[in-house]
Amino acid sequence: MTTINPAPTAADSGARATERFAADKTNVADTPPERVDLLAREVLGAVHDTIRRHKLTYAEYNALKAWLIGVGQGGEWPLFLDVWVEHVVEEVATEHRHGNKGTIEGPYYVPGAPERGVGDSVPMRDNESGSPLVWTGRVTSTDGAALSDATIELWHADSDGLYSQFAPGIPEWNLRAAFHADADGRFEIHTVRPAPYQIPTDGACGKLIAAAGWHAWRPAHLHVKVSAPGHELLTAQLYFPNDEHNDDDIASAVKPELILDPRPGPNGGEAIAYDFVLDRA
Ligand code: MBD
Ligand code: FE
Repeated sequence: MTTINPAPTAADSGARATERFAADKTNVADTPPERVDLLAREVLGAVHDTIRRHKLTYAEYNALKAWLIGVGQGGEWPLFLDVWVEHVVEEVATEHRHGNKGTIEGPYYVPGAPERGVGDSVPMRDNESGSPLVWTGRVTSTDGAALSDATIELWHADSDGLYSQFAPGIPEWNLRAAFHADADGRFEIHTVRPAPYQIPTDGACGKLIAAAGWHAWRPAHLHVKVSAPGHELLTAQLYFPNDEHNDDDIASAVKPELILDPRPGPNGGEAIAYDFVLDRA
């Protein structure tokens, strides 16, 4: 692939992530007042403690205020929360599970991707760059039974680290699909290896990273949502061994159980084997 796509601006990808969140996730019941009171008081108390302990100055308070205003103006709340907060929410929400480990969803999932079957390729451009990946696996329940009606929704960045629908100039459903497993829970997915992902550096999140002397990288990853009737939805990401950011992911979302073991595959690419075990709902 020879076309060079411009990197998305923080504001463009942020606006799109905000729009997606509003469409998919704001239709929830009100949180009871006792719960809001408890949580809001504790969070504010933690902020007050930090101010006292470190004797925050007015200059620092105003820098914080300007930065928070910038997060909102740039549409970066979805990115900020998913990078620095979601991993703990996911940990708490899934601690009862006996099946597959999961991890955070992040800001770039889009429901309704094109459907595909066993042995199919994810939608991609002619000459999509990146090493070909052939992924075989099976979806079972925690009791070992094959899940005959399982679906693996897959989405990931391209070999430039860019996501369709969040970066300009990429076909709408590029590297996004919903794969149906067969009657025995087996699936085979053809795609290409994604590149590591750098969160936008030109917005408020990027400013925080620069001001704190951090880095903006996530290791290369494949996002999945695995579902089957009567089972809990599994949201996960799979990672590649030896990625330099597996140990210092800016989003703290890597778990050892989610690191793949690729082998040489067809067409100079890689073969990966990774199964999923779902908990009963
Ligand atoms: C991503 O691609 C991602 O997966 C997360 C969690 C945050 C920002 C960008
Ligand atoms: Fe991602």
